[in-house]
Amino acid sequence: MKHILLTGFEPFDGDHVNPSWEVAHALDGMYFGGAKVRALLLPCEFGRAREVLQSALAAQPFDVLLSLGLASNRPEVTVERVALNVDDARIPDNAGQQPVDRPVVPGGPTAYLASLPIKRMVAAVRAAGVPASVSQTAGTFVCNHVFYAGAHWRATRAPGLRVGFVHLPPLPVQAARHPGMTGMRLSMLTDAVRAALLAAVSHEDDAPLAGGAVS
Ligand code: PCA
Repeated sequence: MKHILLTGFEPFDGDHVNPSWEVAHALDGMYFGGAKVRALLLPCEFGRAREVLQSALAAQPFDVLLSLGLASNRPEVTVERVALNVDDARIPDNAGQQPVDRPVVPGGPTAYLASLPIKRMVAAVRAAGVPASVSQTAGTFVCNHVFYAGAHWRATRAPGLRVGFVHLPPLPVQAARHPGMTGMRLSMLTDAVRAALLAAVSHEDDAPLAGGAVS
């Protein structure tokens, strides 16, 4: 049987809920294409988030690592293409840390590309009726930190592990704190991640679908 590690974050930046953990928790123990999901809650802290992730990855082999996070300024589900070796925080994390231009892994490669089929995942989320697109940057905060850490684990410790990251829009209950956002219901977000996971476990290769950005 295959195993999926599905991570979500605790709330941060004054929010009381984080849809990424709500969705991961809702899918804990479910099966997708014969693969079993294990949900893992990550602290929104540079360093500690990476350590919690690494302990879970060291404890048992996983076939797929999909990390989820909140992007409070994005109206749709976004599947990330690239993780950068940069921590540069516009706001403090939940431990008050605010690194500027620090590498996630000193001496590590500048970037890693997602090793999940991101175009197929976007297509699957759209087919489930949820707006989605490819994102060309996961930012430089804790989400990118965790995405890079997962990709680095694959590169150095577990070549069989395929790694990706999906940012979710805010929930309707959070929208008033994020001007311009209306939010997306938890059931839609859960449908989206379910569809993305099924696409990820069912295909090793990606499809040649356009998903780039002109600028
Ligand atoms: N979103 C933040 C960190 C935790 C989360 O859910 C980010 O995009 O970096």
